[in-house]
Parts: sequence; structure tokens; C-alpha cells
Amino acid sequence: MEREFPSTFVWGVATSAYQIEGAAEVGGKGASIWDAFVRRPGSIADGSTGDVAIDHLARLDEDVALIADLGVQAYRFSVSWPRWFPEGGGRAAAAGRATYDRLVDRLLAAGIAPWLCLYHWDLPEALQRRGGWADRDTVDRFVDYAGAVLAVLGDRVDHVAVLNEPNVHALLGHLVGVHAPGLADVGAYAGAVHHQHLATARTLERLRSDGVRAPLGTILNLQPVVAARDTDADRAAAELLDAVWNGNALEPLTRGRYPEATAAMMAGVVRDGDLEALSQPLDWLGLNLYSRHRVEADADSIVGLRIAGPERGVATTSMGWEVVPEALYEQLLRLHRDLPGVPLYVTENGAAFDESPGAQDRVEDSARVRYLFDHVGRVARARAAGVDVRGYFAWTMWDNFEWAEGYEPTFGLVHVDRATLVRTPKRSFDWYRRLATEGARPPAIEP
Ligand code: IFM
Repeated sequence: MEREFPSTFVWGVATSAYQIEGAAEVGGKGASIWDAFVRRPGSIADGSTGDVAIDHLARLDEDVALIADLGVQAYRFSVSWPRWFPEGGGRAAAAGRATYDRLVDRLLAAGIAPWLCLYHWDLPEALQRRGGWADRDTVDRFVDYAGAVLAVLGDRVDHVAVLNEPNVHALLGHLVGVHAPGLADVGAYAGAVHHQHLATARTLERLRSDGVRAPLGTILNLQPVVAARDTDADRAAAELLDAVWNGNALEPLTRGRYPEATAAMMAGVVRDGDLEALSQPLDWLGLNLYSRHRVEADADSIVGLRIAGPERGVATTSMGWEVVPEALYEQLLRLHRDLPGVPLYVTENGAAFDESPGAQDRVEDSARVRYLFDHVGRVARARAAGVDVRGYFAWTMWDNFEWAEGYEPTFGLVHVDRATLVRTPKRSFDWYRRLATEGARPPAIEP
């Protein structure tokens, strides 16, 4: 098959610590805000927790062998901060550090580049008790943590991402309250946004001065926002959500300011000199994209808007998210324009669909294959339009803990039986393996 992507293009899969690791208290791990949040009655749709998740740490060898079998060049994982520092700082847990040492060494031995993400939403609960991201001191704690992790792993990791989707973490965890730490407070939201930006900038500075050689970047969840109807009210609602979701995430990094629509809300946490300090150079930026937002005005909501249902005729995933591959193309183009010269990676893209193993215990997930086929095609198109996008990571390797939705939505290329935790590659696994090894999309299987 003729290559659609050069051999230097990076194919990978992404995961995060709390969603897969399990081993909730092994090795002296401290509690994270997710360990606390899942214990609040009603917080998780199916009442589950990440205590066992997919028991990844106990099955590390098997799991790394499966990643190798997938034929990808890179694996993106996150470090659990409270596994390394149970109290957020101070004494490190030897077992925590050894966990990631082992993971990185296993990946390297299997020829897979380790892409390390320092934070995927699991703040130490000890720090939350002191205010969490709403408190500026968390910035210092984070920079110290980042320095300590890279002092151990910095000689072996291939790329470093400072944060994963700080915008989603701030919004869902601090304003909407459906994710940990479960706050619904504008001040906490503004603090979480701003302090995560400061933490990113100061970590980039610190790691550079420590001489970390791996390219340093960060990861945002950005999605085009469209008005549900062609009315002034819906257009204004779309502009507002665009400012909150995309603008608050990107403009401080690219333009050293918050969007006009959110500036007043952010003013309470921004100190003199902060905005200038945020524009640290990025060696790369990661884009996580699944869909678009379709919004409408809603006078009854405190923010004046709400997410509208899917447009008629547009397919949805089991998360209820519209399948809109064009959104990926548009977003890549927009980033190319806003961040000239910064290499881009799609660090998450994928879909959950209702599925269960068929007769041969095989998941024939043709809807996922179609989704991947169409989205990867838009990456190829963006490259042809001149966008410097250098890699693509499927979300995700294994069916896992999907936060407030529990284990019901399944995003994996690999099915995980909830009773036995047995891993079974799906049809999409084979499809992705051919893509990763041949650099061209195999045909999508028709449903
Ligand atoms: O599972 C999440 C991941 O942790 C962050 N990005 C979106 C995924 C799907 O919801």
C-alpha cells in the first residue's frame, strides 16, 4: 500500500494513570482527588472506582507486550503524583518511583518511545485539603514534583507533556462539579485555570534549566464550537463557550492574555507579571479532540447557555458526542494559524461505542474503525494543507475507567472483561496495527 504518512510520523496510544493502574494503596500510594471523589455517593454513574481499574500495574509485562504487538512507535502514559509523593511533596514513595522506572525500562526494551505526561487529573488529596488548584501554592508543589520525576526519568523519556487537558479539569472539576474535586465555584474554576497555566510555564522553565533533553510540551482539549440555530442568542452562546473552552486554554499561552469574554472572571486570580510569564516556548503542543460542541442559549442556566443535542442526521458515540471528523481538520488548521512554528501532535482521538464480544469472543468494532479511518484521514488532509502535525495517538489502548461514567463507555482498541480483566484485542486493534506499521489507512470495514 502506498504510504499516506512519512515513516517519521509517530503512531501511538494514550492512557492515564487513574484510568488503568489500579493498586489503589499498594506501595504507600497516597489518595488522589479521584480516590476521594469516587467515594461520594452518586458521583460515578455505575458506582465504580479506579481501585482496581484494569489492574495494569500488576500486569505490566503482559500490557507492554500488547502495546508492542500493536506496532506503535510511542506510548503516552501519565504518572500518578500521589503514587510518587503520597502527600504531594516531601517524602517520595520508593515504590512509586520504581513503578515508573520499570514501565519506562520495559517500554524501551520493547522499542516503544515513552511519552510521559506529568498530570492527568489525579491531584494528591493532601493538596486538595489545602485548596488544590484554586490555591496558588499548588503551583510550587507541582514544579517541585515535576523536577523530581524528571530527575529520575528525564534521561529515558522521549517527550514530556506537562498537563493533560487542564481546561477540562478546571471546568468539569471546579465549575460544573461532575469530576474531582467536585467543586461548582467560579472562583475555584478561575484559580484552577490560571494556576495550571502558571504551573505549565514554570515547569517548562524548570525542566529546561535542569537540562531535560526531551521535547517539552503540553496537551489541550480543543473543539470547534457551533451555534445550534442561526440566531443572535445562539451565536453569542457559541462565542462564550468558545472563549471559556478554547480561548481560556490557548490565549494565555499564545497571546499572554485571557479572552475578553472571560477576562473579568479571571482578574481575581491574575497577579502583576503573571501573564508575561505564561508565554514560555513550547517544543510541541498536543491536541485532544473527539467532537465539536453544539450550543444553544438557555436563559435558565447561570451561564446562559447549554450543550444542545446532536444535529439531526449526525451520528453519535455512546458518550452522546457527535461524530464530526471535519472538526479535527478545522482545529488543526486553527492551531497552525495560532501557533505558527509549533509542531502539533494529536495526543488523543477515539470513540466509545456500545459493543460486546461476539461469537468468537471477538469485538467487531466496525464503528470505531470507521471513526478512526475518517479522523486519521483529516490528519492527512491537514498535513497536505501545510499543518505541521507529526503524530497521532489513539485514545485508548484498553477499555478503562471513564471518570464519572464509570466502566460503561468503552474507548479501547482492546476489550477488557470486567469480571476477569482478560484482555482481548478488538478488530480496531488489527486495523490500527496495519496503519502504524504501513503508514497508510487500511480500508474501513463496513458495518
Ligand atoms: O478518558 C478521557 C481522557 O481521560 C481525557 N480525554 C478525554 C477522554 C475520553 O473522555
